[in-house]
Amino acid sequence: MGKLTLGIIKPGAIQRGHREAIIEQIKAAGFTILAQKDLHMALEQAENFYDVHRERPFFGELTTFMSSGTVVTLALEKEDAVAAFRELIGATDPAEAAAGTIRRRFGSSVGANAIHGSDSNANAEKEVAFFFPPGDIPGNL
Ligand code: FUP
Repeated sequence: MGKLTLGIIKPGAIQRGHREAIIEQIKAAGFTILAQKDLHMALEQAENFYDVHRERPFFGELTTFMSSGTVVTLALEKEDAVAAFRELIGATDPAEAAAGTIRRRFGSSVGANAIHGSDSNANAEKEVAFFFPPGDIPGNL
């Protein structure tokens, strides 16, 4: 089981002032923050990050939104990190996410759903490497 996953607190959640509450919830769930970075992605960087969705109808809206303001990227460590984090953030649509999950608490729509979480160990490795050089992640990569 992989110990690493990537989280991204999305622009809408940052703009609505939920950054600290989200980080607190992640820590309270037992994740260690190995590395953390604020950034404002260029549209092209967001397009590269979401490359697997390039042909989907929501690709333009999603990448415009993700490059619309500051995000916080988080390299997170926990036993079985990918599954544990997906459980903590909840379903993609905040309206369908379980009570108490980050997306239910802080998301406002399917696109502006407060937070991203890697969906597999292979993608977690790729996504952490997308934002963090190997030297930023103690004991990994
Ligand atoms: P998730 O893995 O839960 O983030 O969900 P997906 O991989 O299905 O979706 C990736 C991103 O596209 C999410 F931020 C939500 C967004 N999305 C839309 O904006 N519209 C859709 O119809 C589906 C997904």
